[in-house]
Amino acid sequence: MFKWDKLIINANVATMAEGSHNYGKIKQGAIGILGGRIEWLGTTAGIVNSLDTLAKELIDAKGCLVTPGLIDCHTHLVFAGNRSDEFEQRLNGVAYEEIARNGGGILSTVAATRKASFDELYQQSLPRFLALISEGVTTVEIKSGYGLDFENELKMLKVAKKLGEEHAIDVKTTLLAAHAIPPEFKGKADEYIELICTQIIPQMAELGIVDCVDAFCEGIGFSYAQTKRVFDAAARWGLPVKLHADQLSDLNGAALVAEYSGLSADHVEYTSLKSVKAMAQAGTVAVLLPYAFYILKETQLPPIDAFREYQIPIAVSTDCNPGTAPSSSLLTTMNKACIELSLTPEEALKGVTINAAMALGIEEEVGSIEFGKKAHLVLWNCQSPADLSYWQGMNRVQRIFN
Ligand code: DI6
Ligand code: FE
Repeated sequence: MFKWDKLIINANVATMAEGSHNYGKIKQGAIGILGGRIEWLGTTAGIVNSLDTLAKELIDAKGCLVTPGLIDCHTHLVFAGNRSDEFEQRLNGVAYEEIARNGGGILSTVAATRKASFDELYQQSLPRFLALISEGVTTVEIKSGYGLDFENELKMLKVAKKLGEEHAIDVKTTLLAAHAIPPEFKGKADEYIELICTQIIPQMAELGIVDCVDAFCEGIGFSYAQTKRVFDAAARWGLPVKLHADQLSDLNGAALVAEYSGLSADHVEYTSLKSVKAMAQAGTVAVLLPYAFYILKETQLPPIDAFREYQIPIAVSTDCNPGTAPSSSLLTTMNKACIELSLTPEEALKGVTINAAMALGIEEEVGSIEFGKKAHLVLWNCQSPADLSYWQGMNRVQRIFN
């Protein structure tokens, strides 16, 4: 009888264990996997038995890097349609307002998503999902938010679930019905919030199809008071919350989500020191979205030094969406986190592993290489973890374990 299903030896392991330093590195490391769990972790020299009798499969990493499977904790990757025409118009000098007046912007994605059948939506979302997982992503959060009514939000969430099931990838679903005001509620935002609170959240909760509730708290989205109503409804149904907070202006969104012990405050460019302190108190993760920062040519940096000072876990995610983050590459996002937002490569890797797990409330299961956790691992064609943030346009995945 073998002790393990798989044994990886001679690996440069970046465990990314919570609270560890220098990537929680183990040189010449070994990882024993049984039943999809990490059942042994140490150095290759620490294994005394004859190696080839220990596991059904022996994998010699030959000094290459092994990290936890990457986690993309904030995506809008399920949507229909394409907005490259808007990208082109903007770069030809057409104002955003004019594009929106002509039916562009977020509501054009809503129209396309509503029109698409379940299968069309699945087929259109699939390449984005496959691109993400080809880079070693083993857990993906996917939001609704382009349906904006019960039926179409549910269609999006079912597509998200199916993507995960068909590819053996952990998908966490987030209800973002409070993303924009649907056309039929134009000028009646409070009535739409009422629908979300009294019907959409309760029905989704009863179906058990959402893990979390999110909202877009912004001048062009929903107010502090409206967001609070959504969070109260989520709380009534026992659902955790997270928030698109303080992206374009400071509406005290990060403090609000902290007040509800929220999992994460995302974007956070305009977050105040007072809100940072509230996040620290509540254990709310700061999710940085460097792609949106870059595409919008934002100049206001998130209060990263304050996050560091108050030891707030910093996560990093693609924000994969057709408007402000046309990207399904978590590796290029890590590079952008380093260059645009001045994270260190170690912070960037923490941001897509253990801290991203915390942003989803699943840090007991995934996000680091530790005894008992799921054996979601990536073996890379490089030695140093810094290589992942450093070189662009090179997918160094050698093998994914999930
Ligand atoms: N923040 C954004 O920047 C977007 N959504 C959000 O919550 C934009 C999404 C889109 O333009 O489709
Ligand atoms: Fe987003």
